[in-house]
Amino acid sequence: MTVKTALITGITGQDGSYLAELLLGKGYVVHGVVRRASTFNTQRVEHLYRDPHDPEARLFLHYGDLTDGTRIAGLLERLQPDEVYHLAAQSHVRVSFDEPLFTGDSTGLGTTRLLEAIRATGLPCRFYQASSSEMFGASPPPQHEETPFHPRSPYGVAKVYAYWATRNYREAYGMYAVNGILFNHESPRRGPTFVTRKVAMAAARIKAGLQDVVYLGNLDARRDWGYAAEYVEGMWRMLQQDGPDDYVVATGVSYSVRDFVEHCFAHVGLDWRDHVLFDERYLRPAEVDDLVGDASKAARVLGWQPTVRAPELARLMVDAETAALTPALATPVGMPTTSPVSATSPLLELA
Ligand code: NAP
Ligand code: F7E
Repeated sequence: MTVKTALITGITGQDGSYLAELLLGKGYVVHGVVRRASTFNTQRVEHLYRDPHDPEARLFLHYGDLTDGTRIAGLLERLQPDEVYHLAAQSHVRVSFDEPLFTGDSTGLGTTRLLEAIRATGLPCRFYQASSSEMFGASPPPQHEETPFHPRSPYGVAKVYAYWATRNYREAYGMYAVNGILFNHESPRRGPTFVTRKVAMAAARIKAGLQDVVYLGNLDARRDWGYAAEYVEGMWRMLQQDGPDDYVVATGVSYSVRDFVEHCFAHVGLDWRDHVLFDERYLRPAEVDDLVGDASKAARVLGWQPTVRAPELARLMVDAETAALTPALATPVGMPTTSPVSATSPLLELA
């Protein structure tokens, strides 16, 4: 049987790590693009990595940045992947208001750089674009593949551009290029400044006596939160069809941020109202109020269905934080903790 090769941009992110796990489990050779940083940013895939000199190694990492189209084209030409999963992006909505131009360049134009490199090299590969429910923005729920886009942030605007670039390359050049329109999906590997992970960390740390309060912004926003480990299966299925198409991936149920907070704190026996304070720095200039995805097309065509919904997600995320804290409490000061980002890092206050 021929071994398939996949290229994942954003392999160091939440989804990239779960997707790499999934593809390696299916026998793929996986190449991941990693951007250079002054500190290591590969914690999420270290458990999958083997020395490249090992003949059994099937995961390979390469430096590259979405803003550098020449490098992306060179990698594609050299690696000749069968499938490209384009997950890399400046993915934080709040930060996109601070850095709208960088977000447009990486999250928006970055997609065109990849598509154009595939077209120019004539590579017959399949292409997955990580589109987002943020594109729907102010369009009322439930949202599905035909719902009009009304983005509410520079991030959402950049994702709409990338969505249409993907469709345009499909229609203009006959490429197998798909948009997975994924609603919020979370996990213990979620970045610590997204609200679910921030709250799960806080609940575990407050329970352990390591902090007293957590500052949050808008508690009224409603999101359709699913489990990232299940959502990457949807991505893979989209590239295994007879032809390219676009699909919504969601649970079909929304909860407010307040609901999610309540589930996390109740799980450790605390009343959230004793520990949550408001800070306006976490508000956005424009908010997305209510997202509820209709994933019936993904169920019908891909046979994809979620099993984990927000209350269970909250519990599994708090449990993971609690487990990670136990050895951390015994770790000598200055030694690395088991958490990918130190819970006291000043970076947590930036978004
Ligand atoms: P994430 O954890 O923030 O990961 C983003 C990845 O992109 C990281 O590997 C990051 O590298 C990389 N990256 C950022 N800027 C880059 C650049 N200029 N060049 C190269 N790599 C760059 O995001 P995620 O939650 O896994 O989401 C994956 C994709 O799905 C993103 O495109 C996101 O916008 C989209 N999406 C996410 C959700 C969700 O709920 N999670 C929903 C819909 C769509 P570093 O590790 O070095 O930062
Ligand atoms: O915010 C509210 C905030 O940053 C969720 C990305 O993966 O999903 C994600 O974008 C809600 C918002 O995710 C805080 O105002 C309250 O209403 O966790 P979030 P997001 O903006 O929905 C979409 C689908 C993506 O594509 C994105 O890449 O929570 N909120 N207080 C807060 N949010 C944060 N971050 N921090 C707070 O303190």
